[in-house]
Amino acid sequence: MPRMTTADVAVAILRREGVTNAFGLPGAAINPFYAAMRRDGGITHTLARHVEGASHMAEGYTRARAGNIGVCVGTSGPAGTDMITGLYSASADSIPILCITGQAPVARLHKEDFQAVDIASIARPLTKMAMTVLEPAQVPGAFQQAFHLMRSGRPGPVLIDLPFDVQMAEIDFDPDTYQPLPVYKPAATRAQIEKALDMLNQAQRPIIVAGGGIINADAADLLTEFAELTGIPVVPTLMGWGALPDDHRLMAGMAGLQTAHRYGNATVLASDFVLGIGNRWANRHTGGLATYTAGRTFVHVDIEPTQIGRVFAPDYGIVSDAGAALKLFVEVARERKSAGWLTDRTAWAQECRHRRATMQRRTHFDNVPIKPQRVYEEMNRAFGPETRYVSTIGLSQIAAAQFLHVYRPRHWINAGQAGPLGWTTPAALGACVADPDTPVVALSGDYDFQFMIEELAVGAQFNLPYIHVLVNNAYLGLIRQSQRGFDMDYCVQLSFDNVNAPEVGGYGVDHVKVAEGLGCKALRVTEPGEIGPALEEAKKLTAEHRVPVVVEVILERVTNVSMGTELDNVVEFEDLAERHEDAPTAVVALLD
Ligand SMILES: Cc1ncc(C[n+]2csc(CCOP(=O)(O)OP(=O)(O)O)c2C)c(N)n1
Ligand SMILES: [Mg+2]
Repeated sequence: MPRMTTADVAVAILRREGVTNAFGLPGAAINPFYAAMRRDGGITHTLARHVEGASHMAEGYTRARAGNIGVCVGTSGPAGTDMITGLYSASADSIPILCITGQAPVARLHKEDFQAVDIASIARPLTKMAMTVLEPAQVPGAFQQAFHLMRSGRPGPVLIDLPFDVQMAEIDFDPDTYQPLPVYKPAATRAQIEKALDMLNQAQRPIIVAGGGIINADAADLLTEFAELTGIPVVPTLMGWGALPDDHRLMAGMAGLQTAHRYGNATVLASDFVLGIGNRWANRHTGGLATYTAGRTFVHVDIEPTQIGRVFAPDYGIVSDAGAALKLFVEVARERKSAGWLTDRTAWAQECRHRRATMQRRTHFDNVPIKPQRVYEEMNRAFGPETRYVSTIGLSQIAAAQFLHVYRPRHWINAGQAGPLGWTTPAALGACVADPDTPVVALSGDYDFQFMIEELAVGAQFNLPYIHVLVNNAYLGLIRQSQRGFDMDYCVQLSFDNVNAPEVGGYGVDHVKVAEGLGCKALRVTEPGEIGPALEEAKKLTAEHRVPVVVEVILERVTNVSMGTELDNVVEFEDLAERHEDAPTAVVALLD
């Protein structure tokens, strides 16, 4: 039996579980693990500039490709606490990442040793397992269990904390006969699917709410097939966006308080039946539950049994992996269709499509300073269906969801629930590592961009080219807008006179100089007509220099973006698009 340090064991298991990449930064307490990675030579390591950045890179890496599990590594003490936001973000959005931390030696854990913190306790509510491994011989089991848990049921993160002496201890271990544990994914029964279809068949105006569980299960094709078989319109959630292409005739728009379309909300309100698959009835999707549920029948399919009934009691709940459920939905629907038992939905689908063609928001403005809507119009023109968007939070993210187009699963990568400022840059870098052949376009407000701006250097060092559209209003825009309710504009301004950069005209930080200083390329535009050419130039620069390219768009300071507290009270600040020229990149042609 080979005898090896547990650090070598850990790396050997990572390899056998399919890990090829890690994001992190070393420190004294995790050096044995780094030494083991070096000996092994099979894990490509990306050196972050901030440990929180490493955790978000791991998340972007997981999300970009089915089957990936992002690994982030840090030392003891502050490295672990820095990654807590990453664990929160990953758990909130059901994304598996493995966080590995170094720790003080076991015998000194209770002595307030240098950088000894009980990271497992801190991480516990945010993970499926958080363990400080105190016995060297438990290391193989801890890693084996970690992968089993991350892949089973509702996916989510795990933290394994390795004391220095545990990493150095030798145990007997045979890597050749190591076997990953079987993955547990509950599956709907035929009787359950038949019952759901019976209920669906009785509805007059049904919709499918398609959640991120469909993306996690890699079941977007099955969703499309099921929608087409039954003719039922689909409302993707923010996490499910891309499961059905935006230009699909059954795409009914997103619903919600912020990241939603006018026609999406109108269609939900007009519906009488909702089949939710792999979704969690997020409050930014439902708004007030009385409005959301009134007059509607609900069937909820989710992989996690305790999610059924968490937000409201559905009329019927099914515990199932989204893919397993959709496979049966397709099978049974096909049988029923050939037997002539499926209700025809043509008229209802047309009604939804009509709403889409008549309820577009306006994007075309020629104003200087630039209105944000115009930026998304130009992005729709410049970036094709192959584009993978990455964004976090803010007016920028909300407007992006209202105006951009997404055509493929895993092509909208967004920190949906946690929304930590600063997530965008590292998540985009992780996505670049996972899938270098897909063009990545990140979108940040100026504050999100400033939060983890140092990570741009990682893109420059490791040649991770992507385009970062930075919409700069020199404001904490979303918070400024929400402060209207308090009748204030307090502590939300990012503007100042930059003594080194009078040319930024009081907008404060000179992002172009900072990005260049970090080894990236950067362009700044102030007029709407310059946006398109700048995006084309950015494509050339990414290809030529293989580094991140920032396109900063100087926006008007104050733009209010459509939002509300209920699906039926979203406040609009602009008129509807009435002519094609008002929304020239709308997917569905406007009915004039
Ligand atoms: C760590 C963290 N702190 C605070 C917030 C609350 N928050 C949400 S959006 C926002 C302002 C974002 O400003 P910016 O990135 O410039 O985007 P804008 O809304 O201006 O487009 C803040 C402070 C948050 N999401 N994350
Ligand atoms: Mg801003």
